[in-house]
Amino acid sequence: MNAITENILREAADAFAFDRTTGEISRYGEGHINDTFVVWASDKCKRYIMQRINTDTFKNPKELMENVCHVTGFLRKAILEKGGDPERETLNVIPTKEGKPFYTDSDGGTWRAYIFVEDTVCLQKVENENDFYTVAETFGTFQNQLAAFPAATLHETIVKFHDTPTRYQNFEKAVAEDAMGRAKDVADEIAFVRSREADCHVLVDMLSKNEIPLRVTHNDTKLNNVLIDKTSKKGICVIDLDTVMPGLAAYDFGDSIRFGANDCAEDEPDQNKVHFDLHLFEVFAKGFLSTAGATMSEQEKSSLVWGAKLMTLECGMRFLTDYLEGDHYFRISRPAQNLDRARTQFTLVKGMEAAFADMMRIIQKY
Ligand code: ADP
Ligand code: GN1
Ligand code: MG
Repeated sequence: MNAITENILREAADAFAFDRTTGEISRYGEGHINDTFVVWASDKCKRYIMQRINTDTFKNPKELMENVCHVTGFLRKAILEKGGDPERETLNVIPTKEGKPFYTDSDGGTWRAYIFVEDTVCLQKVENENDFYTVAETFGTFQNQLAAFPAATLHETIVKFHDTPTRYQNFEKAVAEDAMGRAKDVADEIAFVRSREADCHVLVDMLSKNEIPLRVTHNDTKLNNVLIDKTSKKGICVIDLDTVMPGLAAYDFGDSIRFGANDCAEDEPDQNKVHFDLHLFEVFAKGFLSTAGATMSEQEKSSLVWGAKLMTLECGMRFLTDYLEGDHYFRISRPAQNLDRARTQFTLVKGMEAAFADMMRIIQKY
């Protein structure tokens, strides 16, 4: 993706049908994939989110935006039926002046804009367990809301996104190619992944044997993809809908545990500071099952524990693959950041393996 110049930013902001003349534009948020900006109205009374979609990652932005419009339109109806506020409780796409859901700039970049959901907090780390419980309830509710969504109409925005065996194959390819000559320095990490190859198949095997159902899931359930109301502390809006696709409850549950059930940053360089937190696991499990649990069989509940371990292993493999390939996928702000991210995931996997029986016991309680 090309660098974003001031001129391109202005061109993009001018393309959208914002209801105010626009003023200052600045970078925003801590996502790893898209380029996110805040566009202020010139009178500073209002702001909007404007994003350049990462088209290296999302190869078909037209289909991606069809998904986003379809999903948000569906959620909007459900929110209205419950007497909620659809401008706060789901994303709202602001069209271009020509009425399109995205804009292609003169440099080939693809942009979209959303209403900025105000008076919310977006957490980068679990600060207290109540918030984590809230996030769990919110993702569980999101799964319920999409239970009746016509899954067949969704485009697969990233093919085999959480297909862990395919992620494993990509990892082996990166090791074999060793494009940056880095493989020799990460022999322990490579061995760690290789010794868990068989585990990568557990969830896809459960699905192919029809032991667990395919649902419409979010697939990127990091803490910072939920906005929490500043005052009521309720989970208000699930954002980052780019990967809403058919998937497993275990993917959504697992990715939240990966990111939130610990006391460290995702890229913590000191592995002594990384600990899987079984108590936070229980907090999240209780919250998630309080909203999503009613339709789950015992087997699907057990799959959530595998989801925690496999989403963490998979994400670690993806970070390590990207490190081996030269950091072209996840945005980095320092060298070896993807290696630190990978190591953190692997430390968490070890913690989860040690606590696996306890996690299973906890899941059965709710
Ligand atoms: P990425 O795919 O790169 O993670 P996101 O869509 O998650 O991009 O956006 C990045 C960040 O921008 C979010 O973590 C959140 O802080 C903020 N954000 C995104 N959309 C909104 C919105 N509609 N209102 C307020 N903040 C938002
Ligand atoms: C990316 O876009 P963001 O930052 O919410 C990635 C997720 C990873 C996550 C790791 C489309 O999420 O799959 O789990 O980084 N999103 C995509 O932090 O690849
Ligand atoms: Mg995000």
